Amino acid sequence: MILVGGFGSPFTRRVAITMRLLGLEYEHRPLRSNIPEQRAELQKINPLVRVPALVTDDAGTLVDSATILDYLDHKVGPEKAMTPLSGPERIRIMALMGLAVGAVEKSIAEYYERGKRPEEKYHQPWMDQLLEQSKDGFAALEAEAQEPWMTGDNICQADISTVAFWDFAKHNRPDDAPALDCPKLAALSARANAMPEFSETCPPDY
Ligand SMILES: N[C@@H](CCC(=O)N[C@@H](CS)C(=O)NCC(=O)O)C(=O)O
Repeated sequence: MILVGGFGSPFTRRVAITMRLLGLEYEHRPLRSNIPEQRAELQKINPLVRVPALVTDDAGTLVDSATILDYLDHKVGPEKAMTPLSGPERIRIMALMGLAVGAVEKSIAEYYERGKRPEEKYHQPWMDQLLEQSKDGFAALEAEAQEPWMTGDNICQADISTVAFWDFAKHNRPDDAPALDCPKLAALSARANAMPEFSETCPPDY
């Protein structure tokens, strides 16, 4: 399989961590949409020109990390799946990931507002709202988090996604933004990043 996208993308990183934890081998192509030559190559793989994409051996090319994670879980089967394929634990994990995805999407939206517009075209109230929504999303996740892992004793997709998203948001949040105050999520990130699957996919400047 070929995983397309750099690990600066938290959606790509969560797929890479999952594949490593599941023992699935992949070739990594860290294409970036903001580098013109790489953009053209990426467009041939994903018409949306975004990452991640997974070129599979048996299901064509999949785009969107949630779709890819579901494919991987079905590939390894119910014993190893990082999100159970059915049952109440699946709903619990999906509920946590709804918050986690929402929180990082708001963080990414603010990051793009800052990175893609000239400063005179910033609309600060909108950027402030995005930062607030992201902070509140992580705070809601913090309130739900158990220890040592998000749902208790075992690592699952809620942990992988939360850590990839938390690390992105912490690293990319402007210094003057309201601080993310989530000690359980910070401890979760430290615990997870002690594992090679997380540390080896962590962008070096984090
Ligand atoms: N819902 C998608 C989001 C993917 C996404 O937003 N990727 C970003 C990088 S983190 C991207 O490639 N952005 C470039 C663009 O949209 O132009 C997923 O889960 O894969």
